[in-house]
Amino acid sequence: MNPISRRQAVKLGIGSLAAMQTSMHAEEPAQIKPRAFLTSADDFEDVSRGTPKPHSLTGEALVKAKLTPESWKLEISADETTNEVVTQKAQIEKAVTLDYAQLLELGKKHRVLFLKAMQCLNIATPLGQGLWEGVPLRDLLRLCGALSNVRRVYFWGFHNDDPKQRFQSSLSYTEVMETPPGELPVFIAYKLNGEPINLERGGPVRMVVPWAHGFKSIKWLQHIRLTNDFQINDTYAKQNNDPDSHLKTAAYLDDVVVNGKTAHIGGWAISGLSGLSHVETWLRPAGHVLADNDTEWQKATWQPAQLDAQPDWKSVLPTGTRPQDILGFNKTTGKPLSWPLRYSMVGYSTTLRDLKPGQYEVRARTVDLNGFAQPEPRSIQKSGKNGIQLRTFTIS
Ligand SMILES: Nc1nc2c(c(=O)[nH]1)N[C@H]1C(S)=C(S)[C@@H](COP(=O)(O)O)O[C@H]1N2
Ligand SMILES: [Mo]
Repeated sequence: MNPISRRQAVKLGIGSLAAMQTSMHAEEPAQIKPRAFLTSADDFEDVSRGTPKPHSLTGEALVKAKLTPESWKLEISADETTNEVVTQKAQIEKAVTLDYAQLLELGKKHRVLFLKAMQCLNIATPLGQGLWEGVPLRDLLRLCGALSNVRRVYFWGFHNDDPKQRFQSSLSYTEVMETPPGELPVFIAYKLNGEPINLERGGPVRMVVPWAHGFKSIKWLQHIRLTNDFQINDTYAKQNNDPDSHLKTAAYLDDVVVNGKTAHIGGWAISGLSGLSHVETWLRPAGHVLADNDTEWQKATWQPAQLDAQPDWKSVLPTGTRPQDILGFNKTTGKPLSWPLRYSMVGYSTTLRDLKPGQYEVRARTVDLNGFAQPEPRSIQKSGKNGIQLRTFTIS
């Protein structure tokens, strides 16, 4: 039987993936399914709003929406509004309109390639991992010439030409223009996994903010406003989310695969802003529900799990992509400067053997490079879902 992704399961109308996986495991040798390092564009989980969803448009409507490579346009202009708090207006030497061909042309000189896990601040399980290619936003803004009184950059995409549907995000001018050495710039992406970005993933052109949750990576990007309004006006902030959140270092569990007295545990771990040292798991005989302050947490014995080794880059990267061209890789050796890669996800697994019959709970957590175990250092779930996950299983 072919492995079926959750995404395909939804497409096939299979209600319960858990039920389906159980039946699959019955036929398969009990092993963890190999995880694909890159998620194919169609297999990403989709998190987009709008009625109709912009990616459902076709034909003339798509051209009218400027969502084909030929019709796409990006407009960069100044927001000159002033008010009691913002007393000076932002000004730019020239407003810029850019088409797709011009963006690709800029890409020849300035392109960056970056492996990034896409994760929604409000959904624990990562949505997918892609190789994104584009032009740093700082290089685009240079086309506007001299800027004055610009403190923030607002941006949004096509939303059915309906202001009420607009999904907007923003960054500080500094975050856009100055990238710490070795860190990743914000960029305007035109390729995913070596192909033009498909409509569902926000193509033809999408913002990618390497360190952030998905809501900063605006799809169907068409407008950039340079403003002196320093306030964060991300649409997502209105829904009680932390608009300045960064990807959290955290482990997410797949379903447990049981074979006799052996249990295979595994999943994905994201290496967030604070980096990833290791993943560990805690096996507990099933018992009372653990409250956050239960004393059992202090007594828990966490055992190290194994992080997946680096993949064979030649075979996972799209044809023609050289690892040494990817940000975060050594330009000579083509090896990652650190492993796991920051803002990406890596598989982990562990095998628990010789288990006595009974019901068990297993939990997984990460420890970051500062020695903080998940969900610390910040356990506020509105800055990213990094609660410690739990799976239960039975050994009979
Ligand atoms: N234009 C637009 N961009 C958007 C959204 C949206 O609704 N409209 N959703 C955002 C959110 S909340 C997330 S988590 C990511 C998800 O990216 P994906 O759909 O490619 O997986 O897209 C972001 N970009
Ligand atoms: Mo999201």
